[in-house]
Amino acid sequence: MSLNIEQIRGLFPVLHQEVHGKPLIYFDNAATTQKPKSVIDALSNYYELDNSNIHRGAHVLADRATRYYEETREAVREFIGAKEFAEIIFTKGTTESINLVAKTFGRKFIGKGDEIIISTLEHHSNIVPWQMLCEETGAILKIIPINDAGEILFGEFEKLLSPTTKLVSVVHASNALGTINPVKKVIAAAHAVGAKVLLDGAQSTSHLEIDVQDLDCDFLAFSAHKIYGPTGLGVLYGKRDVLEAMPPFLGGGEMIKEVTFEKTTYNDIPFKFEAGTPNIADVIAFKAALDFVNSLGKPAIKAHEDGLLIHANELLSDIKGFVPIGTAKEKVSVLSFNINGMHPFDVGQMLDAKGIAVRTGHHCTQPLMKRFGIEGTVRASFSVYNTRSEIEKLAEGIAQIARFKNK
Ligand code: 7TS
Repeated sequence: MSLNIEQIRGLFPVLHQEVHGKPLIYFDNAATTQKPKSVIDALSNYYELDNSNIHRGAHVLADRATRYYEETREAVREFIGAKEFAEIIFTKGTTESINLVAKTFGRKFIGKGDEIIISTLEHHSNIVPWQMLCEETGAILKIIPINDAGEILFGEFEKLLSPTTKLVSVVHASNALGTINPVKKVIAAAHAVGAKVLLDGAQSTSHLEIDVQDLDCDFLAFSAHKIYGPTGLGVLYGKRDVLEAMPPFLGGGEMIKEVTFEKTTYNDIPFKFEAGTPNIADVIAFKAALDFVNSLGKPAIKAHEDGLLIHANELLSDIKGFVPIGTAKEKVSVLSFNINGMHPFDVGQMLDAKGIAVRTGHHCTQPLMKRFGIEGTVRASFSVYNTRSEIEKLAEGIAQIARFKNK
């Protein structure tokens, strides 16, 4: 079923504005997606009608806020196909979700000489927490290499696996190149040596259908703000037995059953990992974002975005001086490129002057940029509300910039 993109655009107030006197073309969706009116309304409705602290009040507002908060947890469970709502933990974002695993699972189960495997494609938030853990424990970080298209070398990954591998933590879809990793194969191979697997789903959850039970990952980390939801909110999915075996992350209210000065007993999952007053408003509004995605269906979203990427590649491939970075066979709708002889930042500024918002730089993937021998790229990342005519304007803009430099 093809989507009515004009109707979808009507749901996103922010898209209908001019920048530098030109209609805004928003192609920075891998950084954060825009929010539909339903999400914005859910936020203000919460503060206007329901604002209250959850899980503890003895009054109507507290009951209502608690119910809405837990309804989002159930919606997230369904969204990723988890078995139970107890396996869904709310965090600040993908970054915090990964750090939570490093600081709890990592500290308890990964020791000196143990190995953690990540890939060359990782975002800094799936590199640095493991480096910190390795520094603390004496564990060793191993890196899966990639080919020139930006795909992991699966055979090399298999060679890295051994009984000392305790964790494989890989990105599902790369934010810098768009590569979709063969995660089901990665998970099966890691499990065969007894390692647990964390998937960084920051870029995959908005585009690809996710079923954590079918994938069989032990953890999945993602951010609400990349799926049309609010900022400051993320999710950590973990399998029940793994979460139960992990010590708590932060200590405080909510995460306890009983506190005495001698000893504290911890709450059951997921509350064991949600210390303090959580981000109630954003959790509640996130349900509206999930409803939006579900109303369209991810296959239809992906089909539209794939069409945009194909169209962009067709229009751009003949442009002299246009150098695509990341040409994997399986990709989400991320177009990373450079223009010969130009700094990515300058290209970004020139596109901005045409009303086109892209991201430039290393995209928090400096080791990946180093692998390609570059400092950074220009990245245009597409979403469900982008149109073919916007892609044509991008291509025209790039052609003009490249002509100017590559005569
Ligand atoms: N992992 C990946 C693959 C990401 O793309 C990002 C954010 C993160 C982790 C961290 O997510 P956060 O919500 O905790 O910040 N990526 C980007 C980006 O590509 N441009 O801006 C943020």
